[in-house]
Amino acid sequence: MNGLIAIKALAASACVVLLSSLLPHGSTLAQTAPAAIRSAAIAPIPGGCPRFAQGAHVVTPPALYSENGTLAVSFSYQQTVDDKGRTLYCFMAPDGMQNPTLHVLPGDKLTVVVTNNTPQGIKPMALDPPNCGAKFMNSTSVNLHYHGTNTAPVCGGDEVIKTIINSGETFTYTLDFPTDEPPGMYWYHPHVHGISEPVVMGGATGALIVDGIERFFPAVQGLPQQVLVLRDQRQLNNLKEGPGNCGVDVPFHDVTVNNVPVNSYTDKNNVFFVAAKMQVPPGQAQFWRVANISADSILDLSLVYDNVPQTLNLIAIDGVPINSQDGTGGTGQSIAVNHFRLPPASRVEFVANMPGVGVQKATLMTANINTGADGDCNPTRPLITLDVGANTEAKLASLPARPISETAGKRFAGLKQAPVVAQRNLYFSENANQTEFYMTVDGQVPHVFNPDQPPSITTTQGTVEQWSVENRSTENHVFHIHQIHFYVQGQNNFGKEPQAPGIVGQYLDTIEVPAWSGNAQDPYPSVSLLMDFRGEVVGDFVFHCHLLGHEDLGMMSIIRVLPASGKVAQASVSVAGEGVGHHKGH
Ligand SMILES: [Cu+2]
Repeated sequence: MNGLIAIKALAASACVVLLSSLLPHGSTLAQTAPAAIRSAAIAPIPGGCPRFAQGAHVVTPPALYSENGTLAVSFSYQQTVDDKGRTLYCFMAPDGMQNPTLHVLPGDKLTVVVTNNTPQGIKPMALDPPNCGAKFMNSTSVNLHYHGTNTAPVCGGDEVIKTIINSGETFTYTLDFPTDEPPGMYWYHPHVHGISEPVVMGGATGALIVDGIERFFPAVQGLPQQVLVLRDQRQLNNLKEGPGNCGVDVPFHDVTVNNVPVNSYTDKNNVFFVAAKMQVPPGQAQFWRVANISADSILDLSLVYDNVPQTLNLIAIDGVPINSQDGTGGTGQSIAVNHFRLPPASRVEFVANMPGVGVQKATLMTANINTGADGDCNPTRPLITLDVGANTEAKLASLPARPISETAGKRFAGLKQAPVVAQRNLYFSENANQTEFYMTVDGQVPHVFNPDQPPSITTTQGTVEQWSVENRSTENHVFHIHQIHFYVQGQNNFGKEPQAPGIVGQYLDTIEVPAWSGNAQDPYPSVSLLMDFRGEVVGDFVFHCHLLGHEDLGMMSIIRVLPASGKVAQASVSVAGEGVGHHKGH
């Protein structure tokens, strides 16, 4: 379980941060001036963060495409309050687009200018230098993480440990996508420790797509492209949540589909849900690109037509095309599954056939997750009701061809053959009353995250490591590491829990580790992963639980990747807008 007590946690951790500033330790962040606040402020957009009504038809999010190697975006980060008193957050572009899908190509430059137009925050906490942006964080600070991208963790790039943009401040991100970035679906979201959960639930998130996936799967070119972003939010009706393995019961959070809420209700005997709607041409093959960008909701998706789960032909997981990294230069081979487990922050892309005219009932479902004795209720519930109509209301755009080079998209090629230079065991655990959550390297003392702490792992660029990530608590956790992907070797000691289909042998950035039974004779469930530090990434970045309530309560840690050449890490650091030290891929 976890509560929406992030602000409390922020306040409680303040003294920890200040005390820790007395401890000597290094950092690879910029020692020079923090990323410049040089761009003009982006004005707030009136009527920002709009939401659809319950039961509405799903509309594809607005999209922006790079041209000539560049995509430049301006964001007003702002908030509003809905009629149920929930605070909504969003990134609004000056033309009124909310959380647009950002399309780039491998090798492109993405520039994001963001102004924090939320109210002045409370509970300021100083951060140790080197800083990036503001020198203190508070309850309305923001920054941006470009989840899954293999970009650099530098100030003005994909750095989240020290990057702080406070109310009234403007910050410029300049991200250089490696030329070997796999084409697929990624996403962006704020990543200020202690307040990630409320702003992600509030909706300040969007999809980021590296185009060119048709190079690995020519069959998807020209297919109708269905971009679905699944978020969660505080329940409409504040019902009492069901237990950790709840079947059909009241969820921890309601889910939304492209900002159409799927609300939970109860009557005398039942829990029921009002799904979003989608009209589809009968029998049409569609390319679905689905991101679970919720804060805490684990999903298990299936397309069910008249009680029969349909075949989903997996094209990509976490932005990496299926079977695309084997180095043969051939095209990927899809994997057929009939459901797919999608923990928060994960993405899945698949081709599926829409229901034929004879189908009575067609639904995108999520199935109950057994999250363990202390876990959240993630019930079986419908997300989208598909209506077969010859005349679809809004015709889906087809996947456009965006050619990428023969070498693009092979960032992780050869990983499973590479020599392993280190083996590490990590584990998730919690304190007894679940107020502190830990992400620990075995042998070290469990502690909650604070942004001024030294790294718990130091490794060297160019290496491959084998990590086992265990769950020693009685609820599920979701492992994510920034900047790189890992090769999934195995899912171990899951007991009666089914293994997630389709992921062993693939390259993920986010993976679920189910709850431990709590019985001393049972081994801890774990996943075994090959960690790929062979790329351009050096510096400090984080690994953590992507159930954001857990991350906000401490379940995060820092890794430092030293440059292979032995030159000092600072050499790789750059300041936004100066174009120094940005690394291109191979
Ligand atoms: Cu967790």
